[in-house]
Amino acid sequence: MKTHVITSLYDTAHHRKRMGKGPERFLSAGLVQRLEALGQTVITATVDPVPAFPAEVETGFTVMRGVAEAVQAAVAAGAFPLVLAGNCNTTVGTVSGLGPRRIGVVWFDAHADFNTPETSGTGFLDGMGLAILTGRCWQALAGTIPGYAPLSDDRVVLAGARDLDVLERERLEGCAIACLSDAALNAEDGPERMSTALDVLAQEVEAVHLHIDLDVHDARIAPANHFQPPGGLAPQRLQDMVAQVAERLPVASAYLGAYDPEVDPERVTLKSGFALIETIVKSLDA
Ligand SMILES: [Mn+2]
Repeated sequence: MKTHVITSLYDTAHHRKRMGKGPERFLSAGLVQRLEALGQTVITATVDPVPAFPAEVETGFTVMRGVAEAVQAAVAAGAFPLVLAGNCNTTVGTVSGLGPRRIGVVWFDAHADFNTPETSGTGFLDGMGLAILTGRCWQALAGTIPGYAPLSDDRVVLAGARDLDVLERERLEGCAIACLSDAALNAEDGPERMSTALDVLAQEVEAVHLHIDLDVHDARIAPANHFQPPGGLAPQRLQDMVAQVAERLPVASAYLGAYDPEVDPERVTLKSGFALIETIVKSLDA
């Protein structure tokens, strides 16, 4: 099996700052060697543009286009696309690059990333990734991403979200996206709830993109970034949930990101990330 490790070192138009440092931490800690030990042939590619005058929205969409092209190249080579990036909105590029398959997304994240410019209180583009993916905003720019088509809500499971803006929550509750909160996933019947959501998803899709914002972890155990709210999943619980997804549906691609190594000096979250990647990659052979 082949894996293409696709990296973007941007966080909000800033190169190699904050969460933009995460992908290189995974690489310097031996990601390629670990993948090779699992029998993978690995190619790494970075997609970052170097704009003369960085602006957040423009840079964000340039990165999404670059990720889409890199994912298309991986798919054409028969390789598994593993995207490591500073920003969650790269998933719009990843799913676009997978081509016209019936793809679903299981989106693990402390946040819903479901704001639009009309609901956002901060204007933070990376809080809008799921809204862009499902066709709710930035449609002219989204249309410049190779392969982009809005994903229908019933192809999305949002898992672990616990920090939502008021309008964002209202819109989420009024749509068909399946939501499993961190409390739901941590409950005794968490696996059954996930199983039910995956059964519904499996009626609509043939494979999934696994989106893992590492801030879905419990910050007290596994710190990931400065935006991580209280609550969340212990590393083992998250790993069990990801394994459950990978057992139920083929994994077409995966994203791990929004990881700022500076908040994780003990490297607990890094280790959890490696365990998640290994779980995903092992499922590819099954
Ligand atoms: Mn996110």
